[in-house]
Amino acid sequence: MESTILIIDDNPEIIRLLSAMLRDQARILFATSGLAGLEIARAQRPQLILLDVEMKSMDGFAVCAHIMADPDLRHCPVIFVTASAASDSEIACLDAGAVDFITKPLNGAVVQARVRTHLRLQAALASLETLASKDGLTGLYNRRAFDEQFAVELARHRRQQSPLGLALVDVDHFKLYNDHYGHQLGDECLRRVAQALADCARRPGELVARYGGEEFVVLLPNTTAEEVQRYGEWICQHVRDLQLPHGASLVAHHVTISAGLAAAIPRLETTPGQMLAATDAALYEAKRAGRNRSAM
Ligand code: GH3
Ligand code: MG
Ligand code: MG
Ligand code: MG
Ligand code: MG
Repeated sequence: MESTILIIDDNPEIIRLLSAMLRDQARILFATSGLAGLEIARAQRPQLILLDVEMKSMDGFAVCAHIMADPDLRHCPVIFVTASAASDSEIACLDAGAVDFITKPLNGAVVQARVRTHLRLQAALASLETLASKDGLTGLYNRRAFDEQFAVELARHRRQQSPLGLALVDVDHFKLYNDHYGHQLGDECLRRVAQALADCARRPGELVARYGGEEFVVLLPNTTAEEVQRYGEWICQHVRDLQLPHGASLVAHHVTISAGLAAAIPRLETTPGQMLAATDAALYEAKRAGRNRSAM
């Protein structure tokens, strides 16, 4: 994938120069003010920002402070472009959160080398982040990423006093599936169920993760108990509709799931563990009642 670099500089001549130096390395976006630059950064999520220090109205340090304060932007590396080569100015740039700085007058080879290095680091970091947060088999988020997001969402729903929904999903008689079809087809079955659950995630902020083995977990922001119950019925139906053959199931001739559901406006003492325990108990109830269903 081609990288995108955002150049923020109030001097169009500098933008023109930098663009010419870098257009073979990346797609170039530009802005001639800090405010416009922040707007483009939020909308386009560049891999690197080249930021002029000396700008009218909002200078580079102020822009950098906004970038560092924005959870969606703070991972984007910033390189300051400055006319001052004084060392206290270099230190100020790095203290502000920049990864590097380039001094004017611009030297093409230096600019290209620095940018190349930071784009490479950024790509390595992005692939590490994916590795750390995604499940290798299904491509869903893994348990670690889920736990992290769950804690954030629980705190947010507590602050806003809005209902948070949770679903714990378990494939029915999956041990029998493996015994009947073999582990490799078992893996393929888990991929198909995972995809079906991902397809059912329609609302912003919904997070589907593989919780472990043949269990999945879904976080449903701003979702009432009634809506969570409808969601539970919907995913069970959706997986049934895949009609994946399961010749050894004791429930049906195809793959089915059971889901344990919970929804709560978090109180001060509500913990992720408590909500998960509630879904676990509900899942047990769904299994006991015959599987291929959800329970709350
Ligand atoms: P229940 O309806 O009560 O959930 O029965 P079950 O057989 O699905 O439950 P059990 O916990 O006894 O078995 C889960 C099985 O899931 C056993 C395990 O080998 C299988 N499993 C866990 N992870 C994987 C995986 O990554 N790939 C495959 N193929 N199988 C897995
Ligand atoms: Mg300037
Ligand atoms: Mg299980
Ligand atoms: Mg089990
Ligand atoms: Mg199971």
